[in-house]
Amino acid sequence: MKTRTLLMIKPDATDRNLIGHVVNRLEKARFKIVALRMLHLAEADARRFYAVHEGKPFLNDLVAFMTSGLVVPMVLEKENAVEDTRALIGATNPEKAACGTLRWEIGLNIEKNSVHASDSNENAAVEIKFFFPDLK
Ligand code: 3AN
Repeated sequence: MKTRTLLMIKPDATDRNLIGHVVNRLEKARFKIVALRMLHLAEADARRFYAVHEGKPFLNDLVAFMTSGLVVPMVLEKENAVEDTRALIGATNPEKAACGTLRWEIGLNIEKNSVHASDSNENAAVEIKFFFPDLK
């Protein structure tokens, strides 16, 4: 069964003109992009998006980074979309990400790791609604 997930290109990647590169890798891996936007996150929205990290020492820096430039959230559709997207992007820390993964390839550090992707079907549903409330 096809499922959906939310992937977001982060400011470090949009800033380095890597939107097309990420989209190309996703399309070559047979993900269907069913919705896509480009926007500048407001601080309150970034805090709401990362509410699960409330209280973590890195939250303020993460919010500052995520509001520092353009982000490109998109909805991906595929069999096993959540698992396959996580496999394609690699570990949170690019230094620990497997060879060939997106974060290994273009990630700069644990904060500026180029892309976000939902880590469960439940979170995917919440994150898709966050950016694409009208998507059917
Ligand atoms: P992932 O994005 O791999 O699901 P999460 O959800 O644990 O990772 O973390 C969300 C974001 O918070 C990461 N993409 C990263 O930018 C940032 N982050 C996570 N852990 C750290 C950390 N120890 N130091 C700085 N930033 C972090």
